[in-house]
Order: sequence, then C-alpha cells, then structure tokens
Amino acid sequence: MRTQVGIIGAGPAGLLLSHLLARAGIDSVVLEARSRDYVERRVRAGVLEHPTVELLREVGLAERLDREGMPHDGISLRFDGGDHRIDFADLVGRGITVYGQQEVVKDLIAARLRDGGDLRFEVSDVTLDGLADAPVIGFTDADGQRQELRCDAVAGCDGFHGISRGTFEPQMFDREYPYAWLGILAKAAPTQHELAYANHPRGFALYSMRSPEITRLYLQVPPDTDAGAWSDARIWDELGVRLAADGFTLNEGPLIEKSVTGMRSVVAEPMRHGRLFLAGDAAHIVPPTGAKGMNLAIADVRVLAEALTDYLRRGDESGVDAYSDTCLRRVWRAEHFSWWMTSMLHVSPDTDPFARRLQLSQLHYTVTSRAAATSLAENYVGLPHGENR
Ligand code: FAS
Ligand code: PHB
Repeated sequence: MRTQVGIIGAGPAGLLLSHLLARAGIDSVVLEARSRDYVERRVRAGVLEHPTVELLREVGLAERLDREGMPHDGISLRFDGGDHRIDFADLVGRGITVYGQQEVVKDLIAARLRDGGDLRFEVSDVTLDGLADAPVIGFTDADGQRQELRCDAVAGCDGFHGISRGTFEPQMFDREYPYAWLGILAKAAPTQHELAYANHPRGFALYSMRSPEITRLYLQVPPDTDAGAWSDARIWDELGVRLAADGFTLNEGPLIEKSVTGMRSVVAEPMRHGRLFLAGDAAHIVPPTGAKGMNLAIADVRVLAEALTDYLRRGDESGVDAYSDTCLRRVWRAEHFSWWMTSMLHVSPDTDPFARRLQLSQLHYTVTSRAAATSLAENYVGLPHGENR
C-alpha cells in the first residue's frame, strides 16, 4: 500500500488531519486500533474553544455543531458559598460551545467516509520503520492480513498510550496531581445554562452538560478511586454539597456513564522525529480543568496539515521544520492555564492552610478584578490560532 501521509489514530487529531489534508489534495490513510462504534461512543471532552468552532466551520464540519451545539458566554466559579460569573462576552467578546467530543468524532468520520477517505478500523500490531527518510507502517488489518503502508510522512495521532511516541526518545515533562475526576453522564435535564466550577473544602466539583436532557458532572476523588465504589446516591449527595449555591438546584436522574479520569500534565519535546510528527494526546496531555485536551489536538493538526501540504506539494520544508516549536508555544500556554485552573480549584490532601489561603485569595482576585477575569476568559475561550504566545 502507498499513501502520502500515514495517520495512526482516529481520534479528533487523526480524523481532522485526514480531512484537512484531503482538502489540500494530500492523500492519507488512517489506522485505528478500535472499532468505529467504540471511537464514536467514547465519552470525553465537552467544550469547544472559539478557534476550534471557527476552524470546523471554515472546513465544512460544523453543520450539526451549529444546529446542536450549545453556545455559552461565560462560566461561574463557586467558592466560600458564593457563585461568581466570568462573563466571556463582556470581557473578550467571544465564548465557547458545548458539544461532546464523541459528536465531533462522529461528524469527522461521516465526512471522511462521505469524501472517500481511507479509514481502517480494528487494526493491530502497528509498527513504524524508516522514519528518517522512507517511512513504512506495518499493521495487521481487521481481516488478520499483515499489511505494509509506505508513505512520505507519518502522523502519530494515537493518543497518550499509543505507540508512535515510543519510537524515539523525546524529553518528557510530567506533573501528576494527587487526585482524579469521577465523571458521570446523567439522564437529567440541566438546571442552568452555563458551566460551574466549584472549589469546596470537601473537594472540586464541575457542573456541565451535553444537551437539554443530559447533564455532565465531575467530582474530585482520590487518584486510585474505583468508580464502582461510588453508589449513585453517594455521587448525587456529594455533588449537591459541593455545588451548593443560592438558587441552584440539581436534577438527579439515571446515570448512563460513570468513569474515573486521572489528572496529569505531560509534554513530549520535540513533537517531531524525522518524518514522524506527533499531534494531540500522543504529544501532550493536560488535566481537564481547563477544557483544553481536544482543543489542543485540533490546534496541532491545523499547523501540521499546513506544514505537510507545503512540504509535500511544494517541497517547502519551513513548516515541518518549525512544526514542533510552533505547536509547543500553544501547548505550554494551555499546560500552564490547565495547571493554574487545577491548582486554584482543587483542595488536595496536601493543601496546607497557607496554600488554602493562597487559593481563596486567587479565586477572590479572579472574580473581582477585570484584568484577572479577562486573563481567565481569553485562555478559556482559546487564544486565536496562530497567535501562539
Ligand atoms: P485520542 O486519544 O482521542 O485518539 C487516539 C486514537 O488512537 C484512539 O482512538 C486510539 O484507539 C488510537 N490508538 C491508540 N494506539 C493505537 C495504535 N497502536 N494503533 C492504532 N490506533 C491507536 N479533554 C477535555 O478537553 N475535556 C475532558 O473532559 C476530557 N476528558 C477526558 C477523559 C478521558 C478518559 C480521556 C482519556 C481524555 C479526556 N480528555 C478530555 C482529553 C481528550 O479529549 C483528548 O485531549 C483528546 O481525545 C485528544 O485527541 P487525540 O489526540 O486524537 O487522541
Ligand atoms: C465536560 O463538559 O466534559 C467538561 C467541561 C469543562 C471541563 C472539562 C470537561 O473543564
């Protein structure tokens, strides 16, 4: 088999890259370990940054997003019994859209299949060779046949637990947090329009949603928590305590998903090795407090698609040579913002009294200073693509 770009992974990064390359006339093949049904049902991110929505519109992928997505002009921070709104529209003139990652993935797969894209699901034993100058991807296809895919470049979009990052030895930057998130999806109508992030002495909680019928909620739990150890009743009780605010009520309902997600900050530098380019979670992960994970993956592949197009169509290597540094500026900005939101909002076992006072001071300053609120707002809604500070 031969193509111009071999893409490993059919998450948001791999699928959007394939779509963007196709728009530029570049052929690609996407190799995915899981089934189509699995990747389309995987519950993950929920918030699309403003630049993400703009890009999806620009490239013809926002028809259902514009119909079913929920535009939000702010969030609120809850602490010390108060609820404080951060008004994105007033502060930075733009907002976010709540639209589940699995919906983005469904739209991307539908678009690629509609356009004749080559997506191979349920592949296994993927190997990478010849990354210096003539990449060859080995894999066993869904029918058990061993295949070889020769290509001009490989995009490692295979997530944090994929194989592509392990083919070289990038410098790893890593920060573990002493807590995790227990996330639930509930068949319960949201009782308020916007997201609420709560810093409560018993721990962090997040109020989000997926549709007028589905609420998305998270609770900070110890890092080694087994989701099964939390009964539905215990989850609702704890959410009610941590999210309490004047006038706020919480609709309960049957849980349709319950899982624990670890909290880590990781960056691999560089994001390129010869003809291999890492994008998305394969290169970096962030704690979900800043709602950056999927948005960073999308920002990476916007840069990568342009760089590979310049290289493969015009022999211009400036984009691929600058790829890693260009992406890492945005990655580190998102890493810092995600670490900052996480540190400000979570009370961990080692949050000593001094650190607790610092947290409360930071929260109070953020909701009373226009300058501080503007800084949160511009990072949360997403810095414009290309303005990688
Ligand atoms: P992905 O992990 O989405 O996709 C990688 C793909 O590669 C997967 O489909 C995988 O099956 C495939 N793959 C792996 N190894 C392979 C191999 N050897 N061969 C072929 N295919 C292979 N972000 C947020 O912003 N908010 C959240 O609330 C949030 N919650 C999350 C919860 C969980 C449990 C996880 C794991 C992540 C969460 N994230 C969240 C982050 C998440 O949204 C990622 O940032 C996003 O999926 C990144 O997209 P990709 O880089 O495409 O990686
Ligand atoms: C979600 O709706 O899943 C969500 C929202 C905001 C976050 C993380 C997750 O920071």
